[in-house]
Amino acid sequence: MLKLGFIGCGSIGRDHIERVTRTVAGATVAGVFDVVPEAAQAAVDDFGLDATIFASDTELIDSPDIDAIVVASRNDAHLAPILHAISVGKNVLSEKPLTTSAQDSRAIVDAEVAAGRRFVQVGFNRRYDPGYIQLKEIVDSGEIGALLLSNCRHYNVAPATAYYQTDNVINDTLIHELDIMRHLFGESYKSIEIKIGRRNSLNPAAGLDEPQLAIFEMASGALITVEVNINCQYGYDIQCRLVGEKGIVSLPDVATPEVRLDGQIRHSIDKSWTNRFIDSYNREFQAFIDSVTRANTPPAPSAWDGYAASVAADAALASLHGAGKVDVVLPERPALYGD
Ligand code: ISE
Repeated sequence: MLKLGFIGCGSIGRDHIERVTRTVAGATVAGVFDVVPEAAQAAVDDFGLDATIFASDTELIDSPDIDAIVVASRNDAHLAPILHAISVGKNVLSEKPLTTSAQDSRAIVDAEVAAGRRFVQVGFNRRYDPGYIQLKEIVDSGEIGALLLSNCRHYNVAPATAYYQTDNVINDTLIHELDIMRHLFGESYKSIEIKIGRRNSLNPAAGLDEPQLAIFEMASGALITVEVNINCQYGYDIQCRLVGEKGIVSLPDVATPEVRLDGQIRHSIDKSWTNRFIDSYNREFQAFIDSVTRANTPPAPSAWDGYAASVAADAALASLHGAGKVDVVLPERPALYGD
């Protein structure tokens, strides 16, 4: 049994603690830490954990009773525990984004390169979603030809956290497309532009500038648009349509029963992002546990993927703050991350 230590026991951290305890195989939650001690205590009580509640994240990481670390704290608190875990040789599954800046994400890449091996898997869960996996297989088979265009929809019913602000639209939400589109297209970004649309009057957060329209230009010249709409009200709606030279492939919707009633045909759409992607989260955790147990190293997406997304996110943030179309310059990939 792989003994996991959790840093961050609120929202998604709590969900992950539950999945390790009840759903996936091969690991146990052996330690928890949260800056809000009540959150750690609640996780222990609610899931009946036989886990130590640590007084700090460093004590948890250093403990001989902890084999590997899950970082599920706030986005801006990932860097220090990840660097510490690498320094003591422990593998890490970190929630996305890897960090909130390219500079910080680079520090993690550099630490792995200096140590001579990979320690970090980034929680870009869409890489484990069956729908996105099928898109990737179809694209890679070449049957629709080279990709020319794509349009994506990333709609949330409402912001995920109380502290969600305009920059989170990039770092918290669009970051998923910044990773998965680079993965699906198999190439780097050339430029990114963000436009802010008309504000939804139902938006509860006064200062939140959204919806946003993102335009990614790929190195090949292919173009991608992503609508990011954080207060859509009706459901968690994720769409992705890829246009190739010969055909189109679209992300399947999650199948739900068709109801014919009262002069209507309808399907439900989940409002919760954690439910929509529950399979992918389970697979992501199982992959981490299996790979670390067997090979003492985690699977993709790597710290390099996290860094590449951060480089693109920095460009998107600059554009959001008025820089117009911003070039994305990704430095050469170190040999450690070669395929
Ligand atoms: C949240 O953190 C996620 O990861 C969801 O997938 C995303 O849709 C949401 O906007 C984020 O806040």
